[in-house]
Amino acid sequence: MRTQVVIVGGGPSGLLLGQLLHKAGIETVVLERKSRAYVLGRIRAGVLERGLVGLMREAGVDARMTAEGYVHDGTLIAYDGDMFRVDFTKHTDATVLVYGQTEVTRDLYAARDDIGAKTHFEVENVVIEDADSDHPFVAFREGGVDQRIDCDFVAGCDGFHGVSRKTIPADVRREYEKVYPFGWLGILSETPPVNDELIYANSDRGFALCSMRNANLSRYYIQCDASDNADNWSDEAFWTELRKRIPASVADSLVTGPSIEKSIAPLRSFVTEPMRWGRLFLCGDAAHIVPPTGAKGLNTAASDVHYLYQGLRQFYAEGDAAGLDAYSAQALARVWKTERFSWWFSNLMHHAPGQSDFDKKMQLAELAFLRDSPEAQASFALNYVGLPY
Ligand code: FAS
Ligand code: PHB
Repeated sequence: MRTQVVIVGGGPSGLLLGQLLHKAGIETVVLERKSRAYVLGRIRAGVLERGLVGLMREAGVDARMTAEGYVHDGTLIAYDGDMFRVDFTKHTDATVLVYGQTEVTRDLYAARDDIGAKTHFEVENVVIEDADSDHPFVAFREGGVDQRIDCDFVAGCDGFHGVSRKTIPADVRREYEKVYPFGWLGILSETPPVNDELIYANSDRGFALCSMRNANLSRYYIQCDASDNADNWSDEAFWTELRKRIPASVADSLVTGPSIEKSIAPLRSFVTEPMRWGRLFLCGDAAHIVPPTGAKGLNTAASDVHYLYQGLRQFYAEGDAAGLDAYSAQALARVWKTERFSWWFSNLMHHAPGQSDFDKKMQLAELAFLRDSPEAQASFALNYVGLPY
């Protein structure tokens, strides 16, 4: 087999890149380790930055997102029993869209079906070969049969546990990591959201987040021990703890119900440099991870896709490799800024085990500054709606 770009990984990064490249007349093949149903069964991000919304529109995959997504022009931050609001449109010309990553992925798969582009599901033993030559290829196993695809370029969109990052030699890679001493226990419930905007809460019992997917599908998180297990938490125990972490006025109107999904996500900051090696380009979680506090994971994957798409489009249309040569530095410049915001907001909103009283006072002072300072809120708003590409 031969194609122009092999995309390893059929998550949002790989699918969005594939759709944009198709619009530019560039052929792709996607290799996905899991089944489509498994990929669509994952519950992850919920907030789309303006940049990702724009890319979905550019890819022609925005109809359902526009019809069903919720435009949010602010968010609430709760601490010390009270709440304040950061108004995005007061400080920026942008909003965010609440529309689940699962739906983004579903829309992208449907669009890929419509263009008849090839996706191989449940592939095994993917190996990226000769990435540092002009003739890379990808070997894999499908249905027990060994296969090979020759290509011009490989896009490594296979997430944190994929093979792409490790294809870059260890003596070439530089990795930066911070593992947080806590996780997020999240549940999905078919209940009306407690509020029409997100509420990020720093309580003396730990972090909580009230989010949603639609008018009858709510997403809630509470900070938990990094070693905790979702099976340790009954629904009742979750709801009781959540109520203790949000302001009483909100807790009183909380509608609870059975969880239809319950899981714990570890919190980690991670970046690998460079994001390119020869004709292999890393995109999304394959190259970087952020704690979900700032809703930046999926959105930073999107900015990578934008830069790589522009570089590949320029190469095939004009024979100019300048965009590809600039990719790693350009993507990393924005990645590090989103890493910083996610790290800052995570440290502001969570209580680490053994946190000193002084550190707690520093959090309260920072929250009071954010509450009282228009300039601090402008900085928050700009980061939250998404830094420019
Ligand atoms: P993905 O991991 O989504 O996709 C990679 C794909 O590659 C997967 O389908 C995988 O099966 C496939 N793959 C892996 N190895 C392969 C191989 N060897 N061969 C072929 N395919 C392979 N972000 C937010 O903004 N907000 C959140 O609330 C949030 N919650 C999260 C919760 C969890 C538990 C996790 C793990 C992540 C969360 N994220 C969140 C981040 C998440 O949304 C990612 O940023 C987003 O999925 C990135 O998309 P991709 O880069 O496509 O990686
Ligand atoms: C979500 O709705 O899953 C969500 C929203 C905002 C975040 C993290 C997760 O910061």
